[in-house]
Amino acid sequence: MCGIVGAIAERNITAILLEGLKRLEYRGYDSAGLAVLDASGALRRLRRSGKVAELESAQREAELGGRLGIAHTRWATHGAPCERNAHPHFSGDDLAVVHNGIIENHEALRRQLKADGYVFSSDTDTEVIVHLLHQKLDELGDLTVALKAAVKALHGAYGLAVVSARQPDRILAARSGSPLVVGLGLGENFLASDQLALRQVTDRFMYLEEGDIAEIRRDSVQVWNQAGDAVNREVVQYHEGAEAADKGEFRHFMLKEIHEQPKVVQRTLEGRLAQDHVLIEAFGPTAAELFARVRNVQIVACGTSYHAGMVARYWIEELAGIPCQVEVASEFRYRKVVVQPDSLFVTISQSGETADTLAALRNAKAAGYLASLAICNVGTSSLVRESDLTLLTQAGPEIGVASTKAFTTQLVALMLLTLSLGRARGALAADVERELVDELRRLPTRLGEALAMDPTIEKVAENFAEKQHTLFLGRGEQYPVAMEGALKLKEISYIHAEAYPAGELKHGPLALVDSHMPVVTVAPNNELLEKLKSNLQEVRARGGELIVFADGSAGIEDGEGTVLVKMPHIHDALSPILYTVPLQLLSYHVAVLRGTDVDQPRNLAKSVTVE
Ligand code: HGA
Repeated sequence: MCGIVGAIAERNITAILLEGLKRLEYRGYDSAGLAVLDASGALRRLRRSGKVAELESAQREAELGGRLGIAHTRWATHGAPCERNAHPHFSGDDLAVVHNGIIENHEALRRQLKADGYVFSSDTDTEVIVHLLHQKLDELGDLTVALKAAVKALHGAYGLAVVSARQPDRILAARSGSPLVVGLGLGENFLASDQLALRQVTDRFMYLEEGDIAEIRRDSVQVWNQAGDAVNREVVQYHEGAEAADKGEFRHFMLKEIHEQPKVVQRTLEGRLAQDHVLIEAFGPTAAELFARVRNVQIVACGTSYHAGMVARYWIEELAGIPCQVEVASEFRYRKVVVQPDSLFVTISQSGETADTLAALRNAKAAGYLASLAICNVGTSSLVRESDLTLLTQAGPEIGVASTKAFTTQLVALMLLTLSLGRARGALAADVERELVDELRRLPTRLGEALAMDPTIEKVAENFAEKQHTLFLGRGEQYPVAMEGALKLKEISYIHAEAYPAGELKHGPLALVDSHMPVVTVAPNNELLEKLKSNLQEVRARGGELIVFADGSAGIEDGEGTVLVKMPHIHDALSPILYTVPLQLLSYHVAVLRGTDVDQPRNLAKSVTVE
């Protein structure tokens, strides 16, 4: 979603701001802008709707430069995506604010500020912040003191960066519900909503916590906590390879990330497996004792992560013998939930900043769950910091908006959870655990075999180039895999795709089936295969075109109206992870054939930090 970058230095910082914004482009946005204090001491602003590249050429044309500035990529929540609503927002000509998040009481504040004589030039909720701050600055005289006072009136979520020509020695930051990180340089300092934006200039970071206000000067950083006390926040040195923002040999980040799956699955397993069992301590020092008490599991997540949770429900009930419920976070958070005794609350999120999931976690804290566990790809995220236990996926930064490697690593993490719960509860036989641990070790190789099918799948994709609708079918734990396959296809190719449990076909969706409706099916050779084959006959009898991903031993024949894609053999329990890969590749190739923006599909954003 939106991104913030700020810099204060002895050198011209516009290139740093623009590069930072580019590194955040993958999150999705609709407009971009920056404000820089120029050599004459005036605060100058440039905004463009559309891409950062347009802002960059405007900046070159305007020859705008300076040593202090803030910049933003916006994903509209209040007011249309257009230049007038793009950030930074100004009050007068000497105060600028960029904002990630939502101010819920913006209407009341706007009325009050208008009555006080402020004139609004945008439809955003953000603009109330800058006028409110201006009012406080006039009243109190100091920018830092004014910001501390202003945020007290704000309800909602914000990550803020502020600069003023009146006090050009600082950038101010405030965090409540939206992440911010200070980047530390030598005689220069930076601010961003994600450290990825600043990796070009530093590898030392200070993460702001909920309620923090920071005053960032060229040679010092001062932080105050929610209570107003001066605090020291830990400085972290970032070590991970700078592999994220480069597509390498691949045409799109999504394709690169699909191909990274053997490696990142391997990484996610590292340090977590003993010879024949999963190391429960990987979930945290208290995990063994807590897991032994778990009698129910409640999983909450959104989008692709929700599908990972759906797969885990089959696993947890079958292998750990524990009842498991899965719900989308935006529903769960507003529902009166009956909490069963000794329930483990599990959240799944790539970014760990997903607003609905985070809110669900916060509600759950008061609801009497035994403990909370986050399965997340970002170790420094709010979700991780606010959960009792964590298992980090090691997918590395995911740039493509459509999630791929984050999903498969989530599934691996959830399998580790299943096995840990099963053992802690005494429900999992040692030989079953050993077998699955061995299979997990072989999984990266199997994933490599699935990736080698790419040329075949590229050909299969041609069947979809002209189609408007598709069905995805699966049974058992392959049903959520079908759901994820359908989601991927709609996200990046804009083809309408729906997933059904194969047994449901005859209860309605069969009416849609004709020769214009390809039906994609994931069919490993398990105990549901014979039932699935009957469902496929139902489709063929109506002239439907079948694309079947099946184990070579499944006995499904390639032929008239049926395209068979033979999959490598895999243990049943791990088949959801393997069968996801060809569906990702299928969506990718269909999208390429249709010429869509694969990495940044329309209307979507990465890391959905608003409700
Ligand atoms: N509410 C502000 C910022 C939006 C945002 O944080 N998006 O992720 C606006 O609409 O401009």
